[in-house]
Amino acid sequence: MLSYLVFWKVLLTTSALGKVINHPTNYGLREVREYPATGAMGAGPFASMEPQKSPLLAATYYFDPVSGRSQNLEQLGLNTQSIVRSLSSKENEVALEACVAADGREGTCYDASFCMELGGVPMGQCEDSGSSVCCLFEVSCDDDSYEEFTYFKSPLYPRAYDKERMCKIRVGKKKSTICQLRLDFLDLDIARPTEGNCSQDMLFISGQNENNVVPRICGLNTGHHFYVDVDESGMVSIQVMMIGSYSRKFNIKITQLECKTNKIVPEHCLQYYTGTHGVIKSFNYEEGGATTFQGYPNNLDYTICLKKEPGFCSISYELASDVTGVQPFGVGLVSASSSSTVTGPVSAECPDDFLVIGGIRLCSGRIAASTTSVRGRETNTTVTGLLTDSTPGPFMVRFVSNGVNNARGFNLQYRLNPCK
Ligand SMILES: *[C@@H]1O[C@H](CO)[C@@H](O)[C@H](O)[C@H]1NC(C)=O
Ligand SMILES: *[C@@H]1O[C@H](CO)[C@@H](O)[C@H](O)[C@H]1NC(C)=O
Ligand SMILES: [Ca+2]
Repeated sequence: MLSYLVFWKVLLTTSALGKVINHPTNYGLREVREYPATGAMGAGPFASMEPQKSPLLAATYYFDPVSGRSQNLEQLGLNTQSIVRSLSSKENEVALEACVAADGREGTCYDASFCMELGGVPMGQCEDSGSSVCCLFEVSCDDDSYEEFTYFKSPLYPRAYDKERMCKIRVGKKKSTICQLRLDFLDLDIARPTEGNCSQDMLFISGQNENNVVPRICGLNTGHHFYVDVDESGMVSIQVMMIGSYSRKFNIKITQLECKTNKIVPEHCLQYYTGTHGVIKSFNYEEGGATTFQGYPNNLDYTICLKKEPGFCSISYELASDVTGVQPFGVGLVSASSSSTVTGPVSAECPDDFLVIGGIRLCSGRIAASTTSVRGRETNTTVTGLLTDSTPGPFMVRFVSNGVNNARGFNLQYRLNPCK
């Protein structure tokens, strides 16, 4: 035991002289970050596309639904090369690097032994250093993490897990100056809602800021993300309830974001998109074919925010074309009628579920009588609907669902318009 302690003392001392060790309790360090110019944390499908400096040039970019759909949005962020940060304390100049492992996952450069001591997995050498490795942190049920990047995986991942279990992890701030967590659902395939109720599986977050409401979701949500405000919170719990038998699996990347850096997004935006165009979708939208989908969960109320990129003053939304041939808009109770089509999205009172864009409530119109059995989930629309929001304020889309009558959801392309 003694020799073990001596070993660590020597190791820590040596490391302090050479490569840096950033211990979780290493508070009070000033961190200077450099970011990839393209904004790798941007959530949109075009996050890798630089915001255009010339509004006229940018106006020539239009959304291509085919290539847009074929990209895994959130994973684009993983393809950036190592994000180099330098970190200095008052006493000694030290450097700590985030790194990208060969498989695209993000980690932190640590001394190999220290990486293992922290429960990490060494994944290759860090570029410019002999002794440090790219240390990845993977956790599963009942684990805690204090790392900048954490991957939370279901038991047996990537194989499916079909047993009942409450799977919970706790995330502690790596530094006292962490303000937000970003959760990237690299893979989130849990049991679907039943009539909108997440009565089998459910993902939920607790312990964040008291006034930060994060909805509870279920179903297939691969590619989605959440921002969680934690500046006033202690440890945050991320839980996946797994009830009954289902071939479920998940892999959630959790990134801790430091206050006053350009990775922080406006508070209370559950989702945040950057770039001049992209796609926003409701939860559990992608699932299944035209008639098998179960739609978005009940009891949601959240806000999607979109960055007003420099040189752009308004935003237009239109329906994305849909791979299944069913048009992509089903929001709220749509009463059966003899018509074979719905007229949505329509601006209406929307007594049930609705989207708010530019102060206007939108929901679906009518649906064919023959589809009453699917309760409005299959909604062929006749209007593609283009809506432009030219607010001088921030671009926001609020989505609200109540406890009954869910529908397929929304799938909208957005495009920023240059200032005139
Ligand atoms: C879903 O929840 C609502 C509200 O609690 C309830 O009225 C409804 O019966 C539930 N549906 C199913 C299929 O469980
Ligand atoms: C919607 O369109 C699809 C494909 O064109 C068609 O198979 C389906 O019957 C339509 N549904 C309704 C409710 O009209
Ligand atoms: Ca509803």
